[in-house]
Amino acid sequence: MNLESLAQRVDEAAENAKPIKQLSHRNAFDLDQAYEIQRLAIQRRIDRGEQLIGLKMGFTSVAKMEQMGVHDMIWGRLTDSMLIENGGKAALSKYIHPRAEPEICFRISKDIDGEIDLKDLDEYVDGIASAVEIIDSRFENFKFSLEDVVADNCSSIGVVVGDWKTPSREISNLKMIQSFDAEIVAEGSTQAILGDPWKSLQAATRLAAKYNEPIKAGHIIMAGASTAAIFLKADSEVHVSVEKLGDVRFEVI
Ligand code: 0L1
Ligand code: MG
Repeated sequence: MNLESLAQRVDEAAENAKPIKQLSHRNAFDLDQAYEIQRLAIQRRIDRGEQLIGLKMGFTSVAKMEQMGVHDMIWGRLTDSMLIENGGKAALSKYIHPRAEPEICFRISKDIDGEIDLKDLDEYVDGIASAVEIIDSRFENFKFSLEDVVADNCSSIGVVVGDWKTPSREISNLKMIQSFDAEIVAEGSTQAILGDPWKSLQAATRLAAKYNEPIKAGHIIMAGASTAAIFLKADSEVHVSVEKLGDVRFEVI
């Protein structure tokens, strides 16, 4: 099986905003091969001039892991083309079937080249912010196997990050609210992110080390969602508010 050609398929689907059939329908590949397809697909973006800006964690709630029949989180790579400024615009025409989910984001202050203990993570973080992730599976009907979604960079397509706040260890039970045009569409707590978003950051250091992906000073780590992701609506404003961390918003056009 040619992993590069599978990487090309997911990359072109994202680039052209055209859904494709699940890769696993006609190809058997395991989780490590799925991460290699992801790496190759992101390399194609880097070859086009994009820069790696960090990582995202997925399936960070126990409920979601159980639903998918897995016992570990998944992770994907973020590039600068996925960043939307706080208060900026997201054009629906660039996506297939985008959804938004409220998240917490960490900013890394010094290079990480191995797994870091939970208790030592403060040394590596200089900011925490409220955030929204836009996910947009490249697969028809948003349906995929675990290997498919990993190969597809865990559905990443957009991130909006709020104002950076001084890191606190006390973020394990913060209320998170996502609204569309001031109507609440999802509500949760940071508790749903592995019981504490810092644990998600710890898992990011473990998984990045396992797959030889260095985390650099200045990178951002999206810790995962606390609620279900909601389909974006044309001509609306998406607003996420996280207790203590503040607001983040963008306009859907
Ligand atoms: O939490 C996540 O960002 C997981 C994304 C991958 C699964 C999905 O598309 O729902
Ligand atoms: Mg997410």
